[in-house]
Amino acid sequence: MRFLGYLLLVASWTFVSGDVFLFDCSEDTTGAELEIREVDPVGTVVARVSGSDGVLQWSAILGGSRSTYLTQFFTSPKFSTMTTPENAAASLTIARKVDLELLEYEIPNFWEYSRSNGDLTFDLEITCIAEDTPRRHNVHVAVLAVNEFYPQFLRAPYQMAVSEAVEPGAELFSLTSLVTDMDAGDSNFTFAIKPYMISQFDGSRYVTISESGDVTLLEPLDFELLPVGRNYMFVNVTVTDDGGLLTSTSINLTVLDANDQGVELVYPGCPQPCLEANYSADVNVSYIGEVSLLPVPLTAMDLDALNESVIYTLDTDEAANFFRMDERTGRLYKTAVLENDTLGPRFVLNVRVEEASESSHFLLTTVTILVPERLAAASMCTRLY
Ligand SMILES: *[C@@H]1O[C@H](CO)[C@@H](O)[C@H](O)[C@H]1NC(C)=O
Ligand SMILES: *[C@@H]1O[C@H](CO)[C@@H](O)[C@H](O)[C@H]1NC(C)=O
Ligand SMILES: *[C@@H]1O[C@H](CO)[C@@H](O)[C@H](O)[C@H]1NC(C)=O
Ligand SMILES: *[C@@H]1O[C@H](CO)[C@@H](O)[C@H](O)[C@H]1NC(C)=O
Ligand SMILES: *[C@@H]1O[C@H](CO)[C@@H](O)[C@H](O)[C@H]1NC(C)=O
Ligand SMILES: *[C@@H]1O[C@H](CO)[C@@H](O)[C@H](O)[C@H]1NC(C)=O
Ligand SMILES: *[C@@H]1O[C@H](CO)[C@@H](O)[C@H](O)[C@H]1NC(C)=O
Ligand SMILES: [Ca+2]
Ligand SMILES: [Ca+2]
Ligand SMILES: [Ca+2]
Repeated sequence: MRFLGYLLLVASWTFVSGDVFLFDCSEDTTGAELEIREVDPVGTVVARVSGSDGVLQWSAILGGSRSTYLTQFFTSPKFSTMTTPENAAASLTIARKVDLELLEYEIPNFWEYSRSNGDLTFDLEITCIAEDTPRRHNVHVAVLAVNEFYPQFLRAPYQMAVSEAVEPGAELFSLTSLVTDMDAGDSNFTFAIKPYMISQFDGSRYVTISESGDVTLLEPLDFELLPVGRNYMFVNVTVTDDGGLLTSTSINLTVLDANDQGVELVYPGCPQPCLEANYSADVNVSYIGEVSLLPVPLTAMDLDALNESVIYTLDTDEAANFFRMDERTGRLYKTAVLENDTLGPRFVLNVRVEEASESSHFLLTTVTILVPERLAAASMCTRLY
């Protein structure tokens, strides 16, 4: 009580007791300041006036004009048991929760009276009567915003498809404009990437996120290293509002194949990727038609799952007069009788196996041709001489 008495001496018109403001109805006052929170419940006492006849009138002033709407958010309960007139006290209490999200919607030009963080300020003009004299108290009221709502990701969860050819450092996705918060006022959001709970699907190490929500590639992606048919992973992103409420969602990061691999041969016993192998075939001098290659027909495949088609070409000078290779299938044909040539009993056809794309991925292989008739002739000559 001595403490309160001291305060009364210093400022006879107003002092704080908890969140309640006390006024003495013996003179007019101005300059008092009062803070309430938008979540304060109905019945919360905001002001108590002593030394009055117990009847209060009040009016809310918003931007210099009376606001009937705001005035109705307060009430002054009637005392059923009035004591002596000297210590009779009247109170002003909250009649409706001063919910800022509601007011933002209901009060035209709300933002003219509000701070950017959502707080609303207005004035309360409280009139009490002491000894038949009306006394006026002007109180500046700040309704403090409370962080009631979690931030939300719009249209979540997300999906992004990224080519494995994209280089680290590239910006992939922006969440900046995809986050909202129902709390009145601006919210400052902070973004982060957290591990995804199913660790074999966790893509968090591949990306990074700026505080403002831009997702950037951190590590190169490799389509060929992902399990076949499961070329996606999940990135768990979180956003925190300035009141510390956190929401998370996921981004399905799908890795698209790019043409970063060449071709390989399909050849028995050749370690993968099979980039080198030799084929052979026997032909007779006058034979015309398809030549069967040993040990297997010449076939190559794109090492990318893109599976670009492959082009086969003979890369050989003189032999080109007698042989042709089907560009699409790799089949070899003998098209002319071996006449007037210098090829001999054994010669090599060079074959270029190339991806049918703009990349210049290719490999070279060989087909060794044996002409048994000439071999026989050669050995006969050897024997003759
Ligand atoms: C958001 O953050 C910026 C910079 O940190 C600050 O200037 C601004 O006041 C903050 N806004 C709110 C609503 O907290
Ligand atoms: C994402 O991260 C948050 C925060 O660490 C965690 O609470 C949540 O369970 C994670 N979500 C998934 C799907 O992993
Ligand atoms: C992730 O996205 C890819 C590509 O759209 C889709 O095939 C896959 O099913 C998605 N994964 C999940 C678990 O939704
Ligand atoms: C193919 O033949 C060349 C030349 O005779 C040889 O150097 C190479 O080792 C052979 N490659 C295979 C895979 O047999
Ligand atoms: C080559 O000719 C011989 C007979 O002269 C025949 O037996 C053999 O099948 C022929 N070989 C080929 C590959 O045409
Ligand atoms: C690639 O395409 C060819 C036909 O162009 C097909 O025969 C082959 O099976 C495909 N390979 C894969 C791995 O899809
Ligand atoms: C091979 O040479 C002979 C004699 O010069 C000629 O008559 C014949 O037409 C030639 N054959 C071919 C296929 O060029
Ligand atoms: Ca919020
Ligand atoms: Ca709020
Ligand atoms: Ca690839």
